[in-house]
Amino acid sequence: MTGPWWRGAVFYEIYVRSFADSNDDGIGDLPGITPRLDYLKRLGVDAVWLTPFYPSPQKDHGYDVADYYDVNPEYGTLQDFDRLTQRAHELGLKVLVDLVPNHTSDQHRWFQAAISSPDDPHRAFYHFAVAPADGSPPNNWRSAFGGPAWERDEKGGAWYLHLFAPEQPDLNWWNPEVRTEFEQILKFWLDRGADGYRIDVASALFKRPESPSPARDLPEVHDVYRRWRNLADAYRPERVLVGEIFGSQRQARYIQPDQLNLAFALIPVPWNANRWKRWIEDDMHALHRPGVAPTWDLSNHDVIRHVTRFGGGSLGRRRARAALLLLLGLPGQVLLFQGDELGLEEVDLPPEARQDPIFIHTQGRYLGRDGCRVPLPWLKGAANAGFSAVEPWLPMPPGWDRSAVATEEASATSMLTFYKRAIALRRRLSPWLPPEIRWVPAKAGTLVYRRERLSVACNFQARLVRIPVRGRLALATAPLARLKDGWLTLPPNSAAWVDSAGAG
Ligand code: TEU
Ligand code: CA
Repeated sequence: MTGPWWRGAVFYEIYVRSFADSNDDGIGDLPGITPRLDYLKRLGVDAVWLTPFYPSPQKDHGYDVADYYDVNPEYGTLQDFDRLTQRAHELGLKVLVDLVPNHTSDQHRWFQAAISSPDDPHRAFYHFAVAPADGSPPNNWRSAFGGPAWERDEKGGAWYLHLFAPEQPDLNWWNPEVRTEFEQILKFWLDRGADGYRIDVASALFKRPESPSPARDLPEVHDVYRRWRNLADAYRPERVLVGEIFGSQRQARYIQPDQLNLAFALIPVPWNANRWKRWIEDDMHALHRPGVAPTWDLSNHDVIRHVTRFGGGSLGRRRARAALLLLLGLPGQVLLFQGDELGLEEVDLPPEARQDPIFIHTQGRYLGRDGCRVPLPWLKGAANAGFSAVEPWLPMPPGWDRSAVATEEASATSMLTFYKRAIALRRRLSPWLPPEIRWVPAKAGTLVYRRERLSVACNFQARLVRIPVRGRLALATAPLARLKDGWLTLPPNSAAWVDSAGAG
């Protein structure tokens, strides 16, 4: 296979706080991850993305960075990062770190200096504005987490901009010093062996507080990524830059030879054949250029887990298996979120356990994202499902250990075993699969596409369907799927891969 390592790769998002706890304080950490990289290797992924592990007051669980050059003591040390990366590389896994350039923590030394005096030069690192006489904020922009996007700095009497929590002041990217600082940060983790970055809120770095809304995609942001591309290109092996950018049309403007390689950003699609077809077509169309392809995902740390979105319980899990086959058959990358492979569901946490700033800043009107962030169950019957000896930072619901990793690994019919099989088969087939798909006309409520020898069929409906297709049943999500005399029988909410190699 030619091309860079990330082309067609399967990425796995590790939500560091909830993956594995090495020292029994109830909080996941880097030394917890390292010995479990073998598990991810067995799963078959190519790369892991680590959510922010930097020193942080955790007002947005690490997306409020207080120091870009260190590891949060809760999560370990720089040496622990080195050990993790080294072990990953021994196993042939790549490691992406999360870069948060849109904002810092209010505890970052730049912001602390900025609020120490109106004359401090670091004031120009942020967006400060003078308050109008009537005491209202400088403009009507809203924070993504609820409430106005401006907070009054008590000492200086001025307001500062925060598109997220008040503890996450937005950086002023018009200031060239900010750009210089981030180029240093970028080099720091690449020098330490990181294989690339996932760039948080990648399209919104530049804003004009005088405009009516916080516009994204200002031309200057592309110049930043051109510089970063140049920097990253100086490294071998090849490093990847992934932007969090919503919408395939917009992604296409960043995924350019002189800018970013990939984009991750998830817009949940409901269980409906037409909606899925439109999603796949839109993404394929927007990103269809030589060497460029979408990254497909179903869940991440910001959305309701897809088993739950798809109806929950055994129905949700059946659909999740089918969705996986649909996505793994497509050209491009696939991104998994930790626990997808166990079929984990969204957890309905009690209000007193919730910690997401969205929950806090909307006074509970929005539940927020804690429900998908409950720590992973590793061992059935163990205290706290083997994650930690003490109760984890988010409590586990009763029965959470039912889908523990050890149990799932031991079962031939588990979700995990199915994930492994599907990922392994995709790897075996991929040298034969062209970068495009062809839709095969199919009955309403079903989708069928072909990639040369591979046919992928999915039945979204609640009744069994029969689909004409030639070949050998290579993998099916439902035990009752059959292929006989050129007819594929697909039970409700199921999908199959048919391999027509040698079938003419
Ligand atoms: O999310 C950025 C983002 O665009 C938000 O709108 C996100 O979708 C949020 O969940 C709104 O409901 C990134 C991170 O993925 C997220 O975890 C952070 O909280 C956010 O940036 C701020 O750093
Ligand atoms: Ca810990």
